Amino acid sequence: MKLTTAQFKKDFLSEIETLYSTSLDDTTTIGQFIALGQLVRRYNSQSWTRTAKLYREHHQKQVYYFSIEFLPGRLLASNLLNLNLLSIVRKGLKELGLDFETISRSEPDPALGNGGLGRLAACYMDAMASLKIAGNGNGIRYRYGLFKQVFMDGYQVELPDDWLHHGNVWETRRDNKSCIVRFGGNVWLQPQPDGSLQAQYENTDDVLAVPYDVGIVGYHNDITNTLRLWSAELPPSVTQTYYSQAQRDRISEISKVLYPDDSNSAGQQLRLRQEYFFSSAGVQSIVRDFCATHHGMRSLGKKIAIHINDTHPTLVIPEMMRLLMDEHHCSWDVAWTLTTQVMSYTNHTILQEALETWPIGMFQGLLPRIYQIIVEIDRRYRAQQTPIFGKALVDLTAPLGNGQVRMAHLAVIGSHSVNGVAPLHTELLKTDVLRGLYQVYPERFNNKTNGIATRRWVQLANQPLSQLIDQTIGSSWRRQPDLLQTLLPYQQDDHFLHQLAQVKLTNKQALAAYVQRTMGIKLRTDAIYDVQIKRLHAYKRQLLHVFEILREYFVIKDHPDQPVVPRVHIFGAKAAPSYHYAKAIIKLINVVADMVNQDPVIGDRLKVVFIPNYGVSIAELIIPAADVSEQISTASKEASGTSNMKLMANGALSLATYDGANIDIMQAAGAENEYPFGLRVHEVYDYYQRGNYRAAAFYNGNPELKRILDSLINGTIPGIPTVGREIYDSLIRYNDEFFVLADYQAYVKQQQQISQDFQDQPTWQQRALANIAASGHFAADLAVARYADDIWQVPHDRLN
Ligand code: GL2
Repeated sequence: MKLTTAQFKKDFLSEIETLYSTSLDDTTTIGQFIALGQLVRRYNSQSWTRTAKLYREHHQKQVYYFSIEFLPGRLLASNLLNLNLLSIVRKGLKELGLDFETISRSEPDPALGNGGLGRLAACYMDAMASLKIAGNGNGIRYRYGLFKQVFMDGYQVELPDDWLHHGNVWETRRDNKSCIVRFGGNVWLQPQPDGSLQAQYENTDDVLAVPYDVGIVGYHNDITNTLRLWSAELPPSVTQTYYSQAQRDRISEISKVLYPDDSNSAGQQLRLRQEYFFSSAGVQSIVRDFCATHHGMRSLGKKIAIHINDTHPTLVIPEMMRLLMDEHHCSWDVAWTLTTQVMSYTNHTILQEALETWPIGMFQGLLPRIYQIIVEIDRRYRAQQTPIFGKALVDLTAPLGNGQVRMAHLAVIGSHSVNGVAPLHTELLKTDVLRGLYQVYPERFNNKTNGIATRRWVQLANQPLSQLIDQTIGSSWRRQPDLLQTLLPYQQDDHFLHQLAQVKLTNKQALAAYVQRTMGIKLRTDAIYDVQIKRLHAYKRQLLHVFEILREYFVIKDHPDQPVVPRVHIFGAKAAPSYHYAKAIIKLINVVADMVNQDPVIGDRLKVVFIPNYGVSIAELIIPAADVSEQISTASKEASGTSNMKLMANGALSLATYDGANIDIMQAAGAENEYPFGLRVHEVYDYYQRGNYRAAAFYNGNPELKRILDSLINGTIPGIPTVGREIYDSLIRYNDEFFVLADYQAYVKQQQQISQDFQDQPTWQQRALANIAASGHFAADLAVARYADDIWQVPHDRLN
């Protein structure tokens, strides 16, 4: 939109006046943020209304992206960037004596997700709007997001994340779009005079689902899509007399807090309630909107696509069946054809413990009608497939089995497309996790490698780099990230490489200032910034990284006068509150950090910082400053990873196993520009099959490794008698489930190579540039365009 600085200042002061009846100098930073947010919304309100109208008038096919998590990050700067107002607002505020960055930092960062899965959903929302896809998000408006992490005595402590304390300027409550979601009670099918059956309910627990809509602004295209987050409330007609406090609590509990674990299926009734709650509310509102503009249901499959992001929203399948049959009087066959036309499913993990199943007893009690429908899906699946594939395979793959509702199976059977998130992951789905279903439906399986929003992760997070790129190849890459590859010839341009090094230095200074201010640790900016930022999980092997730190520590202690290349090891990670082992590793990292950071012999040559409360905003600070991106999961365990893509786009070199999208990064940027190492998937699977892995052999065969492990239990690392023993035992006594010891030697070798290579800065910068130039491959816009073409079959803007 067109706006002058003078007009902006006038509007902003008037917004302050309207909101607070006072002058600017009498407002707080958060107050200024809220006023600015309101103003931005007002500037964009016509676009939001126009977009809905545009889609309606063009009868555009709508995509509904269902996800139990969305991690959008702060929206002020990103909305301004996409509206092309960032520089005007920055300038206007400066003229009013205010600093945009300070105001922006006061915005709460909505932590409505655990990690990669939720962040991916947010990147895809941004990409859909930017590609002019009629994309709608559907999720839960958690009253409390993922816990705030603090460290006390090195241990993780979880505090509530009261992100709505000052309200949320970006949301609009839409009471007129509310709907009722039913739980429990009894249900039966009542024959009707016309011979049909009508579902009848009694004694149900009804919950009012109220949507809060957030506008998702497209990049410079006057499009604003909607992210709809549902909140659970008491149904309106009910008075206090009818609902006990316990019933009220049971209702408000549904949207109260995000489950803080993404590597285990919760198996709790509350989680199932959450899943059905937003699935049902979402599908009801879709069908209602559809009916308002269409006669009958026939064109449903052509006009809407529903995407199931991991298994949590799988109940959209039986819920759609329920609505089509019970409320719109479709036959089973018609309803099933429409449902499978509409649905598609992405799997995000092969971890057995993360695959969702629900005990039938619990499920049936909570969702009786949905259960009936699943029983019928199961019956028909068995009847249809047994003659072709035999009973054994069908038993293995049916939606119901072993007394459980198997959500992944239901998702595959009820969708027309199933995708993994990196080529290796998709291959493992076909050959291992969903092998049986792949036999039944080979044509449904496809790969869609993940992507990231370059706008947030480069344009916003790394403005110095973005400016350098603009100066070098012009600014079209901002719309077409694949143009980044035209940077490659600058590998031969010394001046450019020098500027690239300066950009990195600027970003390191910003991070170092934050660390100094918040943690009191002083960091050198000429050190290697070696970064591992992700959830804390045994398979991600933060432990391997700790072993490298201990190795570097012993080298300096043994040879204090030998020169070393200085390093800063940076961690950001939350552990699920109930994940005891992950919390032990957090304690270990913090204790090792203290030991190293306080040792005068070590000085500033080696530092370890574990930045608390890792989330989107802290990632935006760390990623641009990274030299080394640690992507060291056990091969096969990380479905894709996305921090690997964000770090490469900011010029970090990957120190990476052959896992997930690491493999694709190596291919895109050239393996010579990364540091690959470790077991391959087939070697890991060989160990499983043969059962011949012996961790102790690696321990006994490598004195350096033995010294490191012994330091966990012999008092060398102070203050961890229990934690140290536990970790030691997990490796030696319980045979190292994630092959940390098997990969140690190869990992260390690459770390030593990194220290050597980093000293040749021009060559290092050439390799950083190779990563930046190749990062366009992993732009969310491209990934979403592939979903649009292959799965949703919706039109989108061209990318070139
Ligand atoms: C994850 C995978 O673990 C991760 O490898 C992948 O990049 C993302 C997005 O596809 O999905 N699955 C999951 O449950 N979380 C992930 O990060 N939280």
